[in-house]
Amino acid sequence: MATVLLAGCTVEPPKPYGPCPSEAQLRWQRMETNMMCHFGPNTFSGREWGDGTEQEDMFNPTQLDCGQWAAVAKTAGMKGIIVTAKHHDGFCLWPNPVSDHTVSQSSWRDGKGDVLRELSDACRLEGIKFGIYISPWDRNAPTYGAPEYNETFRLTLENALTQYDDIFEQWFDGANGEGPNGRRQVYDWPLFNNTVARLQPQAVIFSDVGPGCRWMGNEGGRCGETCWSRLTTEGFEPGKSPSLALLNEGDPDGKSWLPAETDVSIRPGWFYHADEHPKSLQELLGIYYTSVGRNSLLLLNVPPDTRGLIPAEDSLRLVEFCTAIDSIFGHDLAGDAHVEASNVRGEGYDASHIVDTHYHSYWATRDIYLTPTVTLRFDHPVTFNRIMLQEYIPLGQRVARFEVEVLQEGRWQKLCKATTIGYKRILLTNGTTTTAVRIRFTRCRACPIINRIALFQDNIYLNKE
Ligand code: FUL
Repeated sequence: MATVLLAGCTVEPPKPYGPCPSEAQLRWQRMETNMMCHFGPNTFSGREWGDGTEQEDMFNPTQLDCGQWAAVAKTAGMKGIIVTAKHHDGFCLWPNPVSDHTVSQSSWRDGKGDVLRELSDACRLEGIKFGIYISPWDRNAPTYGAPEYNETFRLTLENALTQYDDIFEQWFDGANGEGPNGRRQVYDWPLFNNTVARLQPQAVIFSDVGPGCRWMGNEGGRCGETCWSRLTTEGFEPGKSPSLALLNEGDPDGKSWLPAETDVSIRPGWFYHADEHPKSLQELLGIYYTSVGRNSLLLLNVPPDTRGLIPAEDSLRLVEFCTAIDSIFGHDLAGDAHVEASNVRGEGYDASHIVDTHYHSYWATRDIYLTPTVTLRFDHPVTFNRIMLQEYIPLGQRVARFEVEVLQEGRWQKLCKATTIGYKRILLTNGTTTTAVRIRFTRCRACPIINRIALFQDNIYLNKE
C-alpha cells in the first residue's frame, strides 16, 4: 500500500517494513469474524466426506432459507459468509454447466434451485459479504486424475465467479484424495489462482499457503501464540504445505504477506449431524481469544440442517457469543488515559493515538528507536484483565517481543509478556487494579507502529490463556 503523509503530520511516516498487506488483505483482516456454511449431500447422508456416488435427489432441503443464514450471521456480528459451493463429493449447489452432478439434476425445486444465487442475494440484503468454497478434489468428476480435469475446474470456477455478486474470499481446501478412477489429480494451481484473480481481483484466496491468506495448521481454533502474518511459499502448494508449526506461527522473515485464518466448526463435524451439538459459550470465547486475539481471522463454521436452516441451538449460541464479545469489548477502560512515550517520531505521531479509535492514526517512534516504552496513566484506578494491542499493519509487522507492567504501590511490576502483536493481540491476565500501565517493547524488527492499546474487563470468560 502507498505510504501517505497523514493529516497533521509534519514528518515522513515510517517506511513499510517487509511485505505488507494489499488493500484487499487489510479489508479482509479487519472483518475479524466470518461464518462458514458446510451444506450439501453430506448434510443428508450424515457423512463428512461423500464419495461422489450420492444420488442428486439426496439433496433435498425442505425449507431452505439463505436469508435466515445471512440474518444469523449479521446478528452474530459476522461480516461475511463462505458456503461450500462444491465439496469433495463434487455436487454443485448451483447449476454448473460443466458438471452433471448439480442441483439441476436433483428434483429439489424441480431442478431450478440455486443456493449460490439465494445466498448471494441474501448477503447483499443483509449488507454482509459473500464467499465461496470450491473443492478442487472431486470424487465425482469423470476426468478427475487426468490433465483435462484442470480445465473443467477452471470452467467451474469461471461459472461460479461470474454469475453472482463479488466474492470477498475464495476458499481452496488442501484435501487431495483419489477420484472416481482411483487416480489423484496434479493440480494446476497457477491456472486456478489466476482465474480467481482475473475474475474477482478483490477476492482474498485462502489455501494452506495462500496466496491471500493461509491455513493456520489445525482445525481446533488455536492459532500460534507467536503469529507472524508472513510466510515464504516457494516450493509449497495446498496439500504440500510447510510444517503445521510453521503454518501456526508464520515466519518473521517470510517473503509474502500471508495472514492466518482460523477455520473451526461450532459443532464437532463440519456438516450437520442430528446427534451433534454446538460448542459452549466458554469454548467459543476461548477460540475467539486464540484466533482473533492472536492475529488471525476467525472463520466459524455453522452448518445448516436438512431443512436448509441454521438450527435454533446454534443461532442462540451465536447470539450469546456476540453479546458476550460486545459486552467485554464494548467499554475500553484506557479510553481516557494520559499517554506518554519514551520517543515520538514527530508531530502527528504522538502516543495519544493509541487510545483513539481511528484506524489510520498511530503512534510511531523515530526509525532508530526499537525498544521504546509507552505509559498510560489514569486519574482513578482502573481494574482490567484483558489488554488489547494493534500494530498498524499497512506498514508491516514489526513487534517481536514486549512486556506489560503495572504500577503497584509506586513500583513497576511485570504483569505479562508476549511476542507478536500484528493486526490484533489480546492478552489474558488475572484481574489487576492500578493507576498506570507501561508497555515495554523489548524486541522490534523495525520501529514499532501502534494504532491501538485498550484495556478491558472480561467477567464472562474467566479462564487464563
Ligand atoms: C478440509 C475438508 O477436508 C473438510 O471436509 C472441511 O471442508 C474443512 C474445512 O476443510 O480440507
